[in-house]
Amino acid sequence: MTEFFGNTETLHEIPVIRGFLDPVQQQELRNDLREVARIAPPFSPMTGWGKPMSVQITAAGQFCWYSDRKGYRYIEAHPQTGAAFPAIPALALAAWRAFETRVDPDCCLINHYREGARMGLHQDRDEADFGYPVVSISLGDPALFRIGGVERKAPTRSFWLESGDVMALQGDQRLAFHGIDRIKFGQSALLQKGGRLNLTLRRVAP
Ligand code: MD3
Ligand code: FE
Repeated sequence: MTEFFGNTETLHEIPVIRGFLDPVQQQELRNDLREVARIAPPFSPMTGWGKPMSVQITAAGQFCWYSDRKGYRYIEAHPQTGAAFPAIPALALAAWRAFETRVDPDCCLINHYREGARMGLHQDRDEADFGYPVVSISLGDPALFRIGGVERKAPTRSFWLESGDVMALQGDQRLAFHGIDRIKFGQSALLQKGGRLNLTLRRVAP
């Protein structure tokens, strides 16, 4: 049994810790992420249709998700610099450890949503072991999150994720279709140019 602290809510069976990061911690994590972005500049992966995604991504940890005309996969070196990705920030590791203590994550994928950016419904299934959760941390502007079932046609449910919220996807939900429909741009002052950062902590290797 996981012990939660903070305001834990179970929204549609999904554990969400509202305000897991307080405002000062959100600033600390944001500062760490600026350093990550300096070492590993964000880029826009290609969709399956040959159009760049509206979200920019980068990563901390051993692995980063990547997509080009050859398909999608996890990579261990930055596509432009060839350098390894920087270490996962301490507060991100703390969020993972609130849900999973057997092993630490080897990937902290960082998604940056500018005004109008969205993420279509998809599954995350490029990791070796679906027995580990995916833990998400939201920073900056609120996002309307949508989650359905393991089949694309299953009905979906939606709720808002706000800055400081942490959510875990595990068990039956680990292979559920999910996405981000929209961002309430300009609501939060955390990020200089507005928008939203989402961190997903993952275990990519077995
Ligand atoms: C449900 N990111 O990076 S995080 C992704 O807010 C991704 O940027 C979204 O989907 C974002 O792949 C949603 C929440 C999330 C992450 C992983 C999941 C939900 C999930 C894996 C399985 C089911
Ligand atoms: Fe996903």
